[in-house]
Amino acid sequence: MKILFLNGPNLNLLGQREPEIYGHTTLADIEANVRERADELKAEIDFRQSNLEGELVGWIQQAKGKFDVIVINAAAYTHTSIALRDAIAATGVPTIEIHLSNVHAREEFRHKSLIAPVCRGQITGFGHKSYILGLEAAIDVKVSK
Ligand code: CA2
Repeated sequence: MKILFLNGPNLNLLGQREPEIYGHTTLADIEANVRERADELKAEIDFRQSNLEGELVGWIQQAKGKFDVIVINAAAYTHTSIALRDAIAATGVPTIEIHLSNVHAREEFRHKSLIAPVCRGQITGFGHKSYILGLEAAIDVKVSK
């Protein structure tokens, strides 16, 4: 069972700015937590971050045949990127959308996710625990496939 975690723009700043919204946990801390839980669940993970839309598109395309599930926090590209949506639809790898904050309780422009219709589901608003919930959902998606 191989799961690809993808993180979009500015998530490399986690823990350094806007702690009132995103908390004090860094992306490296989140990765360590996910790895620990993945070990318990006997899952293998790859954890990546990019500020570049095209790099994320490339990783999604390359996931086919290599990963069972993608878990993605597309960050701001969630709300803007037809390219990410098309890549998720094209790759055919089941994909789970996650967010740290509850995007539906924030500004209106965050309420719309362009990737949600091509994802299996959305986990939003549980802080860094959204990543653990995403991991558990990914395993569930694979088991019940
Ligand atoms: O809540 C989430 O996980 C988001 O995907 C985070 C994105 C935001 O654009 C989405 O609407 C919701 C922002 C990620 C940027 O993270 C920062 C972290 C520290 C300082 C500044 C930005």
